[in-house]
Amino acid sequence: MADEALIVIDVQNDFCPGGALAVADGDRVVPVVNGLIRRFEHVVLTQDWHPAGHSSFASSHPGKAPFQAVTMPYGEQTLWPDHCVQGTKGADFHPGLEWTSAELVIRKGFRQAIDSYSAFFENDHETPTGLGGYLRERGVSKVTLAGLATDFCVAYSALDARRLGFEASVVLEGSRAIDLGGSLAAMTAMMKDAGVALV
Ligand code: VGL
Ligand code: ZN
Repeated sequence: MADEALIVIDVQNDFCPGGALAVADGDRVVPVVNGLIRRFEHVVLTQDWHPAGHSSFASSHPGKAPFQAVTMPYGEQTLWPDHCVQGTKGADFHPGLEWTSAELVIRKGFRQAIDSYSAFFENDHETPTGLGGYLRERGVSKVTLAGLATDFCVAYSALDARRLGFEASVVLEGSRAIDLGGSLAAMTAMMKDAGVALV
């Protein structure tokens, strides 16, 4: 398993019940993800990490409400409630997450003008986070993903993993979806087409 890595996506307070962008049953992924963490030699975590007033927040766009979309220079962007602001409790990992064995934390969405759903690229699908190079240099060829949310950050990460030539699988029991306007079905179909194994 030295060539395999677990990528735990955004298991943070704001995506769990009571959080600013709560995913239904988001906290239920924690025991499943902890079980996965124990089994993998390489564990990477992502942490959604926005500056206050980030451009993905509806509150930064007068007249717009959360879950509406705007067109940004890099394409369409869904607007969200303020969430995962750098240094806040909402941005912390869920307190039950057994994250201490993780070898890398990739923070994403930290640039004011652009969001980043994927662990590999910002939402322009061009600017790398460095994770692809990191995994390749460490000899990883297969990634397993779980976390929040299935139809946004998990799916975009899995699709980009395939685009970069990694084998990719998503553990559905360890993931939960936002499901906005049919996004879960759409992203599930895209993942299947791209050769992501849904297990
Ligand atoms: C996410 C929306 C905004 C996610 C992050 O982790 O899926 N979704 N920021
Ligand atoms: Zn975010």
